[in-house]
Amino acid sequence: SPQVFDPDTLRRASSAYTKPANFHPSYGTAGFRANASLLPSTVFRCGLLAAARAILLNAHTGLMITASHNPVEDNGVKMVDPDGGMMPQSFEAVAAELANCDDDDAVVAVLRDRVLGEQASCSSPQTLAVLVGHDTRPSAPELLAAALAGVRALNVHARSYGCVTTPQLHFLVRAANQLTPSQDGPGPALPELQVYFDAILGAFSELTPPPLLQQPADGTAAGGSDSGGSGSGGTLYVDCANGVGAEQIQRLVPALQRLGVELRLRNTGDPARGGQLNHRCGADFVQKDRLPPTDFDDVPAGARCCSVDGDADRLVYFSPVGGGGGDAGTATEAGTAAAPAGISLLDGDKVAMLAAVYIGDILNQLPSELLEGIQVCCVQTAYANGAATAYLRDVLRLPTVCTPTGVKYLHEAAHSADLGIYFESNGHGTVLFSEQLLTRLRAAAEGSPAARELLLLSGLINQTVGDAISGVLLVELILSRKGWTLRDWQALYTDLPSRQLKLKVADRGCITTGDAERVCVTPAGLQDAIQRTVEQFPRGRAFARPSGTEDAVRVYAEADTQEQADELARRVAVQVYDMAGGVGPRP
Ligand code: G16
Repeated sequence: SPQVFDPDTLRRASSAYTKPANFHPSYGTAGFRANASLLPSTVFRCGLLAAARAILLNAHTGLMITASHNPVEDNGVKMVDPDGGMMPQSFEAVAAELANCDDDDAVVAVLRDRVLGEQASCSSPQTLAVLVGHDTRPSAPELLAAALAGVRALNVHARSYGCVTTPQLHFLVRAANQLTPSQDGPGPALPELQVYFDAILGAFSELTPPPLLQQPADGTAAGGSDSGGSGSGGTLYVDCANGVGAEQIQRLVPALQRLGVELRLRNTGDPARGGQLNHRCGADFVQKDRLPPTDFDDVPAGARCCSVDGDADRLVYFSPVGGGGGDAGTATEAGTAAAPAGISLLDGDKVAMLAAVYIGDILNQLPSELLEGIQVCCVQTAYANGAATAYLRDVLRLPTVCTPTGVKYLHEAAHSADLGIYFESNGHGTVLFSEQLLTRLRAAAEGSPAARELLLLSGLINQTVGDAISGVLLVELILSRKGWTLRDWQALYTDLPSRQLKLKVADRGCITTGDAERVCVTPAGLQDAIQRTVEQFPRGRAFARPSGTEDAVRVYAEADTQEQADELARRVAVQVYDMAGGVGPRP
């Protein structure tokens, strides 16, 4: 078979994907992300890198083309490792180096000397593949072609799964590596998307009884509103962000009927309705702006609703409230007036607490010897509402870890426990089970319904990355088990009033942070200024950090009242503007 590394083939392939001269891609919070027109060379080189990692690890890897919550004109790449997790951080520097090469010779040299090393002279393994998926962005076909070309330039098999969610692609990579390697056709044997649904829906159906009641013709089994009565059944309105989730979430319809839940999908990307990806819809919009998404005008106040993002790896729940009530806190561009509030939000913190409460219920029913030495922990970021952190500490009494923003950090921290619950406030997260715990649960499952339940939950919950689809099933299952409405769930604790906003500075790289992004290290003096301001606000807390997915600095503040949280955020934004080279109107 041919050699892995043939410089001439590589140079020729690379010459079709020249990097724009003034483009300097950096590996951000979740991979490379930029305006799609800049990205063909980056995605081609990520194809090379994913193939190289497959060769180095002798296992299948993956690559997801998406810019997730960003606007439709952006795109990006998320790299997937053989276990379905994200590419390790230790590889990010060389990824950035490869992406920044100015010419084809440099691409060849970096790949050979810095990435492949001795493996460059091996013969090409015919059994390895890179699994590729993409979201619904119009730039996907061009970037997909670039990714496939990159993979093939190293003689590795490339398999496109088409339009799938990010968590589905992560799941498939892990599943591919669990298959016995074989080669029937032109490439290695790889799983179909159906294995994903078989796994999570299989676990779900074992966790739920078959439907006992005939659904009423109008589908409103327990009424369209979630505000009264039992939490189970009824209608769940899903905001699909006009992204990749719509088609995939549709497949949950029969499963959720088992709980008497009828799904009504909105923002499904239907061209006739004219909605745009992530534009005034999706989990990021709902969580930050605290407004109902577009396409929800007819949804009644009190209804149970949820929102996923463009690649369906985030999930938040909410309920529209009539008459301008709703939650404290909205996110707007710094300096503009707050929009009228209109939802009661259950963000990622609330999803985490719901999962923690329910898992706690199950743990209490397990035989104590099964739990000996088992560590449970909850991972949050600085964005976690102070009330959520207090609830964890004072009510659930769970150990808590705070990491910087980015699933890659939370995932790693959650892995260090046997049962690691991690969710970012923006709705991205999951629950990880250690092999040690799973082994014990398997052994006990037959005699202990609680062990069986927890074991099935581990199959329902995507173990590779946060997943809105598996998240919806989890939340609906728990609400049904507990007989809770959104109001009951919301009542676990009351969020402190908070506000998030973002502003532009000339170079956001001048802001560096420490202590899990809770303090600004540079520019000099900024942290002191923020600290002095925070001290003037009862129960005040605030921080500023550069975004790793957008050209913006994010500011978060919370305080005793909404007015105070707003004012604290504004003042911190002004300090960032003044001390870190603000651009445009002063907040
Ligand atoms: C990505 C990451 C998340 C992170 C978010 C915002 O989400 O996967 O972990 O919270 O970006 O990051 P930043 O504040 O640095 O812009 P997604 O859904 O866009 O992939």
